[in-house]
Amino acid sequence: MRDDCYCVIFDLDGTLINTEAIVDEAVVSVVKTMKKSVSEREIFDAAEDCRGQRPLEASVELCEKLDLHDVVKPAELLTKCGEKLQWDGIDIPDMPGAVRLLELLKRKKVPMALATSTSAKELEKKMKSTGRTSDDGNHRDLLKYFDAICCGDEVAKGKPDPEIFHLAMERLGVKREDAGRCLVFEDTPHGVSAAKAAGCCCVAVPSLRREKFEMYEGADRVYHSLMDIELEDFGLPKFEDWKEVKTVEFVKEDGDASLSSQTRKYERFLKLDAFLELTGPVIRGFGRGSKMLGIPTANLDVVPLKQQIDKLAPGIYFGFAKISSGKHKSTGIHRTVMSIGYNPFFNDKRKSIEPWLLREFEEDFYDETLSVLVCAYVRAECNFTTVENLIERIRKDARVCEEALDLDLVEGLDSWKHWFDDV
Ligand code: ADP
Ligand code: RBF
Ligand code: MG
Repeated sequence: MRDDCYCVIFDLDGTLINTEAIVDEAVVSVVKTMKKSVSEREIFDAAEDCRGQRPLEASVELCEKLDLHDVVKPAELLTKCGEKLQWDGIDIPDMPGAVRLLELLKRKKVPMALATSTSAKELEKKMKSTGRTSDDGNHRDLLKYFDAICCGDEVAKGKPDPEIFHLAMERLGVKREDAGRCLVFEDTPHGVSAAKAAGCCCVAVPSLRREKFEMYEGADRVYHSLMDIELEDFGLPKFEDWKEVKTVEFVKEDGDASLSSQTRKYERFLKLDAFLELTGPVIRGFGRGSKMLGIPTANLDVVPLKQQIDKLAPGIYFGFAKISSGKHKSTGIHRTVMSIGYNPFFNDKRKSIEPWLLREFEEDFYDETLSVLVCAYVRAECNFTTVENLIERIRKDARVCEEALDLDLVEGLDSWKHWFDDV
């Protein structure tokens, strides 16, 4: 059993703010002009695969993956992307669950520090562009949460060296022998190494893809997203915003390392601070839903919805759906449970949005316009040993959705009256 933590240190890029998506976009726009034969989707996928490495290494891999050698050298591609990447005047979104976590810790008066590899100057630029996409549209000052801020240009050696974490602890007034009671949040293997070398307790929330999870072995715990953190496992204050569905029993999944879930009795969900509307034509999916699982999912194209779904942690959600064009236009509002992510059981390389509408349809509705209102988060995506277990779990998600809505447990639907009325 570890000692209780009493202070927290955060990495910034990829942990609290989503700069990765902006980098990907710069890469797409630069590469598109260089090589016409490669599609936006291919560039996007390749850029995502290259994430988490140092810039030049990422550029080398990208040139290889997209076979760009005849049009550009890696170093030149990097410069071109750098020119595109002016942080001012753009929106840098928060990572899903970041503000919820910072708010709780602040409210509970837990001392917090930022330990970022970004230089002080870059940090200032990034902070000016953070949170413009927040619900109220106002700039959100993330720095206000921190009792100490440490930047990359304040230390001689960057991560994976522990120096920046030593500096952060010093500024928080934490003694070296208490390092193990300092909880660090990191998204990259380098960051995890640095935190562990400093003697801290470290939670990894990888921004790399699932296939690379073994790179995070040094971390004390790995979570899929900040939404899944169980702070009480580390002796810190517990989130109180989960709602239990007391008619659906909780069963611990294989490989669930969480201490707090050992005493959980019921399934639960987390209402989103801001509901999210996703609209688009229903496309062909992987051809597995009805055939393999007996669970049809009306897939939406992720590419035009990328910015919106980046606001959500990959995972299982529920809400409502309506079909607003074609033959099924007037069939009304349907409850829906959906997966938004990479479907670990099938190890998909691409993200998908897959709503299962909780009613029977006599025929398919491909190409018709589907609008989904995402209201609540249920859980992270997981892997299963058998397809039966996956099916059972999806059916249980549907029960969580049905019960939560039957019992009227989701608040805030009133402000979406226009969406419900417009059918
Ligand atoms: P795909 O892999 O192409 O998405 P699925 O086997 O998942 O195929 O079937 C999904 C299709 O089935 C949807 O696009 C839709 O046209 C149809 N469908 C019928 N009933 C439903 C339902 N209740 N929920 C979602 N899609 C449904
Ligand atoms: N796939 C997974 O690999 N892991 C999951 O935990 C998972 N949960 C799902 C939950 C719901 C509510 C739905 C509708 C789907 C889920 N799937 C999951 C996705 C499923 O694998 C996918 O819809 C089919 O493979 C069809 O592409
Ligand atoms: Mg489908």
